[in-house]
Amino acid sequence: MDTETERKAASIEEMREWCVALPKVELHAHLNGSVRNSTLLELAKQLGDKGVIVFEDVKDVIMKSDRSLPECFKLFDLFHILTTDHDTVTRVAKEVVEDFAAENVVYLEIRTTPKNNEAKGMTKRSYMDAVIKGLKEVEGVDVALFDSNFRTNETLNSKLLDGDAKKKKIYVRLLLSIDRRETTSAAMDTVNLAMEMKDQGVIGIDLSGNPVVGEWETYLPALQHAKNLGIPITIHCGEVANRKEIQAVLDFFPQRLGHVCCLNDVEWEKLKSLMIPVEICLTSNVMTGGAPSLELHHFADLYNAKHPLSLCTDDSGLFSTSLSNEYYLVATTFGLSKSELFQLAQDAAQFVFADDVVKKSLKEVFKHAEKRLL
Ligand code: 6MZ
Repeated sequence: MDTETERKAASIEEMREWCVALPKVELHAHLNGSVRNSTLLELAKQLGDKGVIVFEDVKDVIMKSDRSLPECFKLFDLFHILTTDHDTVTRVAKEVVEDFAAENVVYLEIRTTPKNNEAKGMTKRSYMDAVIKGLKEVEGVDVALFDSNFRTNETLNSKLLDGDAKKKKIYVRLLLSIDRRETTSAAMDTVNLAMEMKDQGVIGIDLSGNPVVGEWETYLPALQHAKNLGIPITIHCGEVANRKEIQAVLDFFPQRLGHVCCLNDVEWEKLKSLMIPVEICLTSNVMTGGAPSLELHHFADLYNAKHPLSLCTDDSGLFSTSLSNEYYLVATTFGLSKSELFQLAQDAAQFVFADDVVKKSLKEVFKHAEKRLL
């Protein structure tokens, strides 16, 4: 390697490390899309040995790196075969939090679709209990799941502030997803479950699933019910160019939106005037064709317009990315400086669904980190 090449390699490495060290807020991560490949392979092997699936076929699908949007949803059906029993749900929830914490994510909203599965004796409630069990089993990191932990536990708070602390700390909150395949009544059950579990770290509702499936009118009663109950809502918007639905979603005025890929000029202006914070998923959008390339991603337009936004992974396992990598991609694609990246990470803390106590604590985290990182 010549000196110039060495210098470039060193600066890439330094930037990557800096993006890992940056405290980050993750607002759009699907539990079953964030499972490690190694875990999926292990689970597939077990089911292969039992003759439930053909391991070699599944292995190739898991290891494939480029995925179209329709392929993603086929894959989720496969992932759900692999992960949907209580012990596995607990395991993946634990691992996903550990992985985000390893990336210095200090606040994580995980979204997941509560599932009824009679064959496994699973109800939406028992699925969520299994998720929460996993969060409590996380090792090597202090997981702050309930607000009351923070009001009373000063020691934990100081750990989050101290970049050199031996044990990291991460705030974890849960969003319950309504899958677009669900009926109105099933969607309503999910909203009622969110209400029932609001003291256990569940703080919001998400609408997701295959964007070419289902009708807005089916979920609207449940979303309206959530709104009436005061539960914050985030909606996947414009993953495909469904004009009628994009309009309806903007009119519904949720607290946050995910993706916003296929908006036309009028919808785009409306989004900007409404100032609804957007969860930006760069790698996911490029891989699934929602954005033509990283360079042409709509992040640039929203960022330049000072629109509220946060960088997110969507499905870190499925798309082989991490939140640190998403920040790195923004730095290298759009030329943001370290202080601009820091500001972006810090601003995301304003859009969390958690209460003001948590927001205040996150402010402190960033204040502390600024001294170390800038
Ligand atoms: C829409 C998505 C998604 O809920 O089983 N999901 N929905 N667009 C996306 N972009 C690629 N990525 C994930 O996690 C998997 C579920 O999250 C939703 C789908 O409904 C998928 O089945 P959980 O934990």
